Amino acid sequence: MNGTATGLRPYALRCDHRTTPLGIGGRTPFLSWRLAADDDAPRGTAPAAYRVEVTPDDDAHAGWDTGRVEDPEAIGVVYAGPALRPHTRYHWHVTVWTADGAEGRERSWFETGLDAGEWRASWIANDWTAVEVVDPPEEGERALDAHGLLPCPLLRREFSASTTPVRARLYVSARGLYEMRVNGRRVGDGELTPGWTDYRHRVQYQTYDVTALVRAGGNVLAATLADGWWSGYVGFEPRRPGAHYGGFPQFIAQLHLDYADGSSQVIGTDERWRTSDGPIRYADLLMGECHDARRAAGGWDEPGFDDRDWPAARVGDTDTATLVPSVDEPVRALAELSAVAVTRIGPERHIVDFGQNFAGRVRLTVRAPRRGQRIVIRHAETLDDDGGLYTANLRTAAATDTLITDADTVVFEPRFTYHGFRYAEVTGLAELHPGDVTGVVLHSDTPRAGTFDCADPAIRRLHENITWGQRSNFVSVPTDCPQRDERLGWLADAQVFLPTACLGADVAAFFTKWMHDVRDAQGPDGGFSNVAPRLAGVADEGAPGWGDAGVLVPWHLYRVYGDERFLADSLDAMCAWVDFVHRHNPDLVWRHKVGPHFADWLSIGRPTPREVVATAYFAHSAELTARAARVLGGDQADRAERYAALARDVRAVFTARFAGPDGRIEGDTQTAYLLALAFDLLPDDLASRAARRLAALVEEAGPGLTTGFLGVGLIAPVLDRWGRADLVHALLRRTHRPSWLYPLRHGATTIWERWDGYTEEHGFQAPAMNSFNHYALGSIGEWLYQGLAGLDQAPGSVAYRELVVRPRPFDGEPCWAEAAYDSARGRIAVRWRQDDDGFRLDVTVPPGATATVHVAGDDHAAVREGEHPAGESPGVEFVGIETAATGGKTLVYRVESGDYRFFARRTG
Ligand code: RAM
Repeated sequence: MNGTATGLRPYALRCDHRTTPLGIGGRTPFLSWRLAADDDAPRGTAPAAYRVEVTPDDDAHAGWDTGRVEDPEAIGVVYAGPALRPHTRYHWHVTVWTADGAEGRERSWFETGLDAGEWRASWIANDWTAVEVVDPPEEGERALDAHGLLPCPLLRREFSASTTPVRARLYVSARGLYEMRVNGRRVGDGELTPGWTDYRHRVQYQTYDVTALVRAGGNVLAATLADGWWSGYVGFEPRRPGAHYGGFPQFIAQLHLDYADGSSQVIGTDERWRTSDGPIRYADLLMGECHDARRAAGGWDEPGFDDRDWPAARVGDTDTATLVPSVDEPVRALAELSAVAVTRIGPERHIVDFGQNFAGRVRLTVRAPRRGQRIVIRHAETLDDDGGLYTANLRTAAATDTLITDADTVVFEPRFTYHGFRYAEVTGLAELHPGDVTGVVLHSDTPRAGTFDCADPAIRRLHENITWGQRSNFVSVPTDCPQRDERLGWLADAQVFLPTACLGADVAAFFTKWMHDVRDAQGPDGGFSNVAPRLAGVADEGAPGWGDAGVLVPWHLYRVYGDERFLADSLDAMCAWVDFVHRHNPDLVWRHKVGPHFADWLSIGRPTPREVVATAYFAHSAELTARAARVLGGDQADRAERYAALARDVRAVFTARFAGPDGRIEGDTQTAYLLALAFDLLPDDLASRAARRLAALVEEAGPGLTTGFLGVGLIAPVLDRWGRADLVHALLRRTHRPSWLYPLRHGATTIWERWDGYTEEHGFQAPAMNSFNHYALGSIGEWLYQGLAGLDQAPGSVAYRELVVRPRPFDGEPCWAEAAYDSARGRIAVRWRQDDDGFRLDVTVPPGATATVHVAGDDHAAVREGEHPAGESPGVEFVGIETAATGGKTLVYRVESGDYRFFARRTG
């Protein structure tokens, strides 16, 4: 059979985990696809072979053709053709065949960026000697006097194009932030570009297709710059601007024009650019932005503007060695929130409630302003008892935007700052209508991957809060929190939340970029840091569980996305980290080189002994490093053995040193057991005793939890694995403190940093560390999908090749849950419902995957699948009955790809 009928359709074609990226850097991109079955394809329709063909736009050069490759497991292929040429578009096709020859085909493209040696441009900047430092603060602005911030420079360069180009590409970056315009039109829709990296090692540049913007004759390139992470306030106890990277923003750009006659023209940043300060008097990520509309230079970004008074840009260095193409998608304005309430709290003072804590900014429309009217917007996550903003927990982040109006109606939205907030206070307007304000939600563009829902509205809201925590904190780097003077890429936070993050959104490109940051932050001695990008003075030496993210993150990304490059790119760094820990702790108990040793950060009650936490992570990192080397195989085989042996030895030491014959672990805390069990550190007999002790501790506590950042993500999977899903349900549905649902009683719309961020007895926790938007404790999100809904992959499976569908129904009638997930292989969906009639379970298994499906019940004869008794249904095989430790029984079936509808009638 030939053609496309009853076969498979490749879709979601990606290059390096991005859709049609412009300006990729690597010369061996990963080209991947997902599969969907045609509507009439029979169950079990699976891929047998694929072919990828890559052709350059310019047919003068050779392409690449894999030919037909018999590989039923493939979800992508690493390009291995002739060397890719720079700034060239490549079209690619993937064809997938089923075993009986049906064929599906889809196409996409990618484009390469500049070769490092092709940069002709110089870094340019404003002439800062001519610019005065910003005026002192006025009413409503907090702490601005100490800022020493400079106005945002404008840069422009006119040029002439002989005719309309057939192709125009603009390569742009900044040490700082930039917004680029061509002939008055904004270029791209990225925000806070070029994003945050350790600029000493790596500055990402973005590539734009500006063909439609460049015209024959006069044109202008125009940029606005801001301090951003480069020269603005960064981190806690923020140092004065310039403390980390540089003192003022700088800019680099190169425009490539190709004409129909084969000629081309290149325009880069140089002394021919002119500069001025503009209406943005300052812009800082933490402090806020001040826009003086009276200073707007109308038409400055269009051709013909008279810039004779503008001095020439100052030309800095020509060091382009740190410039690398972006590997992630930028931050974008991805949603808008309307005001749910506007309350007048004083003359010319209103509080706006957006109904949701988020990261972003306010867009404000001011009708009929007076010239020189000053409008100040302050931001906060919550209100104090008097209905005013509660800003103490922002620490030194002023989070204040100011607009000084001209005489025209103005729509104001700051460009180079963002805040973490739900409430905004607007001062300076006699009236404010809900329609005048919009909450603009900003985050790194990570397409949504999973959806989850269930019968319990509180758990549904918990899941929403987790999702908002992810959105608010994936802003160029995975940050701990978006509101206070911190916003750092803390490694443990990212590591514990990663499994949840991967279910919520497609974060493959986002974490590809962050793993560069993590490796850039690794010391020459092999030590990972606590935050990436690394910041001088911020607890450099990686603590146990923090530094280990450098190992755990790539391993998990590989398992989810099936791209071995996650491992290949990190293996040396992983080995160096494990060697570092080993070198300093030759007796295999990790006591030395523990950095600030945060242990099980923010746990409750008795702390977990530090050596227990550390040594558990040592064993786990050694084990995962061994597995990574084993996956890569070839000349990594020796490493695989070496680290596997080390992991065995550390496990043995852990058991000998910390575990008693009764399975008790030193410290006897929930997290001590969780680490030992999650990381498989104990021999089987001790493990089952330890699991019983863990369950007892959870029961004694209420049932309740005492876990901090490191333990919290493990408690549900571990209890469940040891047959105690009942306890997970109890923890999950508990509403008093500490619990996941407790914050909902206080109106939480995001995950709090602490279990007791606000209490009835004491009010707010100490403001020095009390974020209401920290995702770490939201790592329960993983279990909502994998446990409650029952959508998971088997322990050894990669990229969801072998699914395990095992819902964990809770008590209560009716009860149901559902989850869907766009996996690297295709769409997976699970939906179950338990009521008086019985148990229903709908499952979608993507092409090329198989699933083990658990149907609640113990009577195979009472189960139907679709129209048939389950035993006679095509593609369904009965495996047997499984009994959980707590006695619950499930009927186990194996199924191939396709849609299934199981129904187990209630018997007895
Ligand atoms: C806090 C951060 C972060 C945590 C570290 C140890 O300041 O917010 O969440 O990882 O400390």
